[in-house]
Amino acid sequence: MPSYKLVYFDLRGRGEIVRLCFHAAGVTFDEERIDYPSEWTAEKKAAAPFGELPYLEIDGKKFAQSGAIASYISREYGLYGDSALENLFIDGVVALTVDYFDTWVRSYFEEDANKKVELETKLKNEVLPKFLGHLEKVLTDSGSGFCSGQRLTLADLAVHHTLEVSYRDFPDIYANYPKVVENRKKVESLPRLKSYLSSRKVTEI
Ligand SMILES: N[C@@H](CCC(=O)N[C@@H](CS)C(=O)NCC(=O)O)C(=O)O
Repeated sequence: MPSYKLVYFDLRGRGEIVRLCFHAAGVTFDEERIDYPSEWTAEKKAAAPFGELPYLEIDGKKFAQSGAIASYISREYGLYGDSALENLFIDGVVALTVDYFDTWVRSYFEEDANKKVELETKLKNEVLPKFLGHLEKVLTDSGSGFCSGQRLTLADLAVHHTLEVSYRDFPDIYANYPKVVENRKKVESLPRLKSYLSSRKVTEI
């Protein structure tokens, strides 16, 4: 097995999906957690393939982009379905989660107070319910409790990770999406993930 080192900030952010993939697959990896902004130096930025984190070193070679890294690990370790068609479906769910995540990032980091309230209100009342509605449908169609097929895939991990903040901040919304809640609990009950999720470092985002 290659040696893996994940380089990311000391938060969940866009690096957490990579951690979840490794833990779900039972694959050991090293980590460098960089404190933002104090340790995010020009030197470290220049050392990142595209000037951003996360990146993954595989036997010392660096690869960027969280989505590409998560897909790679999933493909290597059985979290990516059984056919090109299932890969496509999983990619679609993952892309949906990234669309939501990007919208959440814009509202979370908005500096103008009025604009922030506007973005947060829209996120909670429109964007999140729409996203959860799509996920509820995905899970209703699959019927297995997982997004795709009969077992855990990258899609379930991406959903779990992406909903983390809203599940904490707006728990009431979830009463309308029982399949999403069931999926979340199912993911959390898998032994490797249960162990990781109960012991990982707690960070705000
Ligand atoms: N699409 C990229 C986005 C990477 C990205 O936006 N990274 C942010 C942290 S989440 C970053 O490195 N910010 C510091 C900077 O750009 O200087 C991915 O998913 O990996």
